[in-house]
Amino acid sequence: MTKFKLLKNIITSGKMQFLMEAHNGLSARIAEEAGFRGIWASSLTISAALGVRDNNEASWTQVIDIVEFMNDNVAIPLLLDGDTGYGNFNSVRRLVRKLEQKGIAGVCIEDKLFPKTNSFIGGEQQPLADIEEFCGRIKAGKDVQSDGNFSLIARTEAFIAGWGVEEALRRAHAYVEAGADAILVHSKLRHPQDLLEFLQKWQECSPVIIVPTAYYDFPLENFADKGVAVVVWANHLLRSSITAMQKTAGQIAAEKSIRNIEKKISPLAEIFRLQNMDEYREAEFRYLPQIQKTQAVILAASKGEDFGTLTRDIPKCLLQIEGKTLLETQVATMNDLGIKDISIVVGYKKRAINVPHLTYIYNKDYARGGIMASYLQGMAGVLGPCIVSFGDILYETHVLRDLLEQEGDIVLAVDVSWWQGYKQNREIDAVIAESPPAEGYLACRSFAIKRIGTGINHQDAHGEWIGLMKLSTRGTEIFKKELQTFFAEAKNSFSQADINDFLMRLISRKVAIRGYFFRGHWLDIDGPEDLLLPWSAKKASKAKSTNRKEKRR
Ligand code: SPV
Ligand code: MG
Repeated sequence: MTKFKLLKNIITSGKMQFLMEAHNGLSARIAEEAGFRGIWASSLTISAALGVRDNNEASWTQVIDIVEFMNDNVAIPLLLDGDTGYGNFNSVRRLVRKLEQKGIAGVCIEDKLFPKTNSFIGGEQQPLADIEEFCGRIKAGKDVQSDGNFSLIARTEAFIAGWGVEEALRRAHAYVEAGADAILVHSKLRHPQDLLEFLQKWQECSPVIIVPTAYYDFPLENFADKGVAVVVWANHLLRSSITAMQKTAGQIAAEKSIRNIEKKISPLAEIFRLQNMDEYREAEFRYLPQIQKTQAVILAASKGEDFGTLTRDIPKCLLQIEGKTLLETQVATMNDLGIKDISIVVGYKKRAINVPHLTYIYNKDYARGGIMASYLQGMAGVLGPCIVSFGDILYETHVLRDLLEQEGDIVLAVDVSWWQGYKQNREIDAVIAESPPAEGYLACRSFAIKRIGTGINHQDAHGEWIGLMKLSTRGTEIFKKELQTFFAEAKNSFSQADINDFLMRLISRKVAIRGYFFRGHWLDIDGPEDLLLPWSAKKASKAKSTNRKEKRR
């Protein structure tokens, strides 16, 4: 349905409808999100937002520029408060044509003379237009409209200018006769006696629009059965933003700090949401060359139960080895290889993590949900090729570089020397390849994976998945789609599932998962001894790992 028709439907619905004021693209979007079906593009608030007076100080083409931004930003129709039509019959013709070209659904013109002043300022001193001349403006506008549903509303300022009901009725009848689609009757009384009398005598001749700015506490039910088609909330978004901005500016000026204001105002993310940045990112992905745009997701929501007091105040990813946290080292490794777009799924003690330039994703169910919830949330914003890594592993840069170079949509980094390590008896994510990777020199490094899991007999395993995975663009798509299906199907058991279960599910659905088989040069931080062993001669003596891989999140 066109916006012209949508506005026409609002005016002629037979039930009282509401238009919310907006003065720019942002406020229009906010009005739409609040559920309003149409917008009043107010001359007062558009002028005020531009820093000028409601005296036609902004030219009509400047106003059109603003309403175009507003209209582009919403799916609901706009009714432009077009003042006097900005001149005579000819100005109205230009205006209506221009509005139709821009897709603005309707215009309201008032029976005053250009340049006008706001109705709440010296209304009585403002001369009304000659009725016949104003009817000429209406006719001219109706004659040039090309879409039958474009609405031209005639507004009488009879009450504002100090005239009585008879004058208002005389004018309203003439305007309807001239072709107006509805009549807006403005009143500035605290108790709208004038308007009530008008409505009684008007007898629903054509739809009536009212603007209850002055009689704000007068119960609207009194209008519903008297033919009021539309109520215009004419300036309330601007007024509320003025209150908020004055308060914020005052507080920041007084405190010379933004510390106390931060939590009281919209976060930047809310601005980006209102700007539809998600759509932009998707479009960017569709239309921009994607070379070198590998993203990364680090799963770091877990506490690290085996670390005792070491992880009392920090999550596991902030444990340090050689003076650097695991997270810092991972991020530096990724950055070294040109991966800058890194998201981190956080949970336990999330506030302790303060690494710059990361996108933080909060898995609020980290304590209940298993690692799959972290995959689901962490991958949600990923569109192209990516690396997904556990937050508690370290690996040399060449491991990641080589993994990135492997062919395949889903490729896991698999260590073939796991059994040589001091932890050979612990639980591992064991991998069985379709064909066993070569002993000794690893000439060919990429093999199809047949099975993966912690339950595999160590003697049968060809290697250990280290928790690092590479996905191509297609791999990301497949992975995310199946993840969502799994989430929908598994419901409560989703949180209990392990990533190995999910990888096996993919394999059972004939999704090819490959392994990049390499030898050593990585570390899985399972218990306190891992923080010491490879880096110092000291043996960890006190707290020992349970030798059981903790359920990662
Ligand atoms: C406007 O919102 O600009 C109006 C209504 O025209 S009023 O300000 O009450 O005149
Ligand atoms: Mg106005």
